[in-house]
Amino acid sequence: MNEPQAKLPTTDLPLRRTCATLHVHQQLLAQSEHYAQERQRIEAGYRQNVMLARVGQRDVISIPVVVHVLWNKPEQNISDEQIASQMIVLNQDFRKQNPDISQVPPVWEDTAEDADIEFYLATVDPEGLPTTGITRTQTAITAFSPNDDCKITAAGGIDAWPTDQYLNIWVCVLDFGILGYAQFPGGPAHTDGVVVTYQAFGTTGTAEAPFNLGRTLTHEVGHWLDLRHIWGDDGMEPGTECTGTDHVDDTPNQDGPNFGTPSFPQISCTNGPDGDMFMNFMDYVNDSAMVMFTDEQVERMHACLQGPRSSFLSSPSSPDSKELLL
Ligand SMILES: [Ca+2]
Ligand SMILES: [Ca+2]
Ligand SMILES: [Zn+2]
Repeated sequence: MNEPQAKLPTTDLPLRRTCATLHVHQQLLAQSEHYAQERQRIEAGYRQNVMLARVGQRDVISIPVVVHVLWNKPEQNISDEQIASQMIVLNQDFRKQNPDISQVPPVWEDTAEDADIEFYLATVDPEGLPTTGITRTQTAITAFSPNDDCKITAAGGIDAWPTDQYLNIWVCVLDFGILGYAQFPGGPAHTDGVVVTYQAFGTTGTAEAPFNLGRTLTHEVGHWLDLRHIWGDDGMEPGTECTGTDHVDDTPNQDGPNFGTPSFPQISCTNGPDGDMFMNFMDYVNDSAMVMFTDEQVERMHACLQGPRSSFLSSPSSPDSKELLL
């Protein structure tokens, strides 16, 4: 899914996971020298912050969320219940409370980590008024591409709430069979956030197998907190498949993405006997097959929260955390 614009538009759900985050990243790198410099500065900053996260005590961080529902046909105007089902999964996954964590092979049981990050639908809007944390907008656009039109009211989308105070999540019809995409830290503020297609959001309503367990959002929020794909996003040139990195040491070096529901082990890049950590949220497997973040992925996300996303450290108080997990 590196060149979505080269494919014919389709709103059919893909057979394999697709994520346009790297496409958006590469577009921004090509367009903006400032973004390229920001990415270098942010990456350098993690080395220090990761050390701090490792030695210091880590607080649970609560992040307010706004879900922007964009709909053209009424069935795309997903229900509050469907949004709630997604928030439960997101919180379970980031607190290592997901029941399917038991799928982690014994060799990585000690590596699987509680990310200590929670998410809640915002209760106060940018004007200081009470809110459900959900906006609903009818649009003339039948399907959005990953060009960020969904994030701009004048383009048929809906403008972001202040992206340094809210994690903005747009749920809409995505073209080209893309399940979702995120913007890494360091990009333009007005397009910061995550987009997920309405067929891969939550666990009920319009969610469709094999992407109906809410994992597309978990994967994309991982990107929003600066996690890279576990295989290192390499292999564009033949012979380079084992040269990339996700900047995380406790995820094994891995050739390319895994798809579907692999069986353990999947060996590549001489990473035997245990092979690829395909059950990681940052691979490309089906929802039912991705179940964990690693210790060092969590450290990287907290370094991100100490660095480019530090505005969320002072987020307003969240509801009782017990309610987040249900
Ligand atoms: Ca790695
Ligand atoms: Ca690789
Ligand atoms: Zn991705």
